[in-house]
Amino acid sequence: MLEKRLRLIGQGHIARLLEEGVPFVSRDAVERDLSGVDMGLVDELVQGRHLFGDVDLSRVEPPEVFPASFGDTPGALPYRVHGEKLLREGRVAALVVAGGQGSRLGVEAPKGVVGVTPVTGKSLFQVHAEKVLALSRKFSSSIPLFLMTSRENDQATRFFFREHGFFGLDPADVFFFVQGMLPSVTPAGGLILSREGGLFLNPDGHGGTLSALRKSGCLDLMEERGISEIFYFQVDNPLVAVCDPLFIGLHAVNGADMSTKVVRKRDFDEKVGVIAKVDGRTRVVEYSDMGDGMRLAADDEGGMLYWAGNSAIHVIRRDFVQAITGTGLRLPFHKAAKAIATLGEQGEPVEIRGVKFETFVFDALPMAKCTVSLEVLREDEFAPVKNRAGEDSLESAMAMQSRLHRRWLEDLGIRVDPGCLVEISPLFALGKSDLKARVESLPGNIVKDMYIG
Ligand code: UD2
Repeated sequence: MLEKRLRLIGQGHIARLLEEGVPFVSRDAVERDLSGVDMGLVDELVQGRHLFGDVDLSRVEPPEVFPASFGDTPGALPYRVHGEKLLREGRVAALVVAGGQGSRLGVEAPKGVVGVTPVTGKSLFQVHAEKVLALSRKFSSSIPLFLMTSRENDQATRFFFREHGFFGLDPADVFFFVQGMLPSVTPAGGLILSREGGLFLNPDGHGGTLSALRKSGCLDLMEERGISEIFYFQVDNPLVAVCDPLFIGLHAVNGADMSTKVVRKRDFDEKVGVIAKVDGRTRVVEYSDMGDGMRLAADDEGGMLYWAGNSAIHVIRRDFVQAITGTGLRLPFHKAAKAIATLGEQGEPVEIRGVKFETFVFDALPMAKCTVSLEVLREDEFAPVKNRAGEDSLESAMAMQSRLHRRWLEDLGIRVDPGCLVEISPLFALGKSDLKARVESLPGNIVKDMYIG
C-alpha cells in the first residue's frame, strides 16, 4: 500500500496528507510520480554524495583555445572543408535542448515558442528549424533535428511543430525525446507535493540529454542513419551558427569526443560557466560553482584569466555518447536552492525553500580523451535570451540579430538607414557568403525596417 511504502522510505508526511484526504492531494498522481523516482539516489544526494565537488584553485589553469581569428586564416580551410564533407555525407545531426519553459520571459509555454526575431518575430524554434532546413538544402543532404523536451513541455512542443508544418522540415527528420525528472526535496530530504497534487519533480538538467538519447532509442536511430557527430545547442540562442562546418571539422579532424565554442566573458561577473583545465583535463566550471578566487583571477595585465565563457554549443561524437552511457552514466549532480510552490497542511498554496538536483552536459567533457575549444565572437554567434529586458534579454537578442544582419549588408556595400531594423531569413542566407551570392536581388539602400526572406 502506498502509505506504507511512503513511511518505509521515510516520507511519512506525504502518507499522512493522503490519509487525511487533504484537498488537491492526488493518490494516483503521487503513486505515478513515486514510481519513477530512484529514492536510493535521492537519499544519497541529500547526504551529499555524487555532488560536484569544489574546484581546488591550485589545480586549475586556463585552457588552450583556438582564437576567433583562426577562422579567417588559410589554416582553417581544410577543417572547414572536412566539416562540409561530413554535412554533405549526412553524418551530422542537430540537437537542441529545449526542456525549459519561458517563465523568466513571462511565457508559460516552452521557451522555444517565444518570438525573437527583430522584424517578423519568428519563434526560437522557427529560427533553428529554418537553419537546419537551409543547411539540408545547401549540402543536399538530410540533417535530422533532435529536440529534447521535458515532461512539462513535450506535448506543447510537438503541437507547436505540427501546427506550423514543422517549419518546412520533413517530419521524418524531426525527433522529439523527453528528458528525465528528479524530485525536488526539503533540505532534510522530504519529498514535496506539487500544486497539481503529485510530487514536485524538476527536469534532471541538460546532462540528462545523454541518457535520454540512449533510453529513447535516438542514439540507435542516429547510428542507423550513419550520424557520427551531434551538433548540440541551447534553444535560447537565436544567433547560434547551427552545424558550423569549421567547428565540426576542427573537432572531427582532431579526433575530439566533445568540443566547445567559447565566447569572451563580458566581465568578471557574467553568469556563464568557463572552460578551464582542472588536473590537466578540460572542463566547464559553472558560475554557481566558481569561488571568488577563480572568478576574479587576473592575468599579468589585469585581464580575466578565465575569460573563456561557455556558449553551451558543443559537437559531441555519437559513439562517445554510446560509450559513456553504455555502462550507466553518472554525471556529478549540482545542487541549487529553489523556492517551491507547493501545498500546505490544508491543501492551501504555500511556497517553501527546497533544493533541486541537476546534471549538466558539460560535465561529460573530462571523460573525453580529446576536446577542442574554439572562440567565437559574441556579436556573431551568442545572444542567449534569458530575461525580458537588459543584458541577455529578448530586447538585446533582437538588437544583436539586426546588428549582425546590418553588418553583412553593409559589408556588401548596401546602405542601411541608422534607425532601421533588418532581418535576414536563414532560408535566404545563412551567412555573409550566402548573401554575397544573392546580392543582385537586394536593394542598394534600405530606408525602412526590412525582412529579407
Ligand atoms: C547556461 C549555462 C551557462 C552558460 C549559459 C549560456 C548551465 C547550467 N549553465 O546557463 O554556463 O553557458 O547557459 O547561455 O547550463 N535545459 C533543458 N533541461 C533542463 C535544464 C535546461 O533542456 O533540465 C535547457 C534549457 O531549455 C536551455 C538550456 O538548457 O535551453 C540552458 O538552461 P538555463 O537557461 O537554465 O541555463 P543558464 O542560463 O543558467
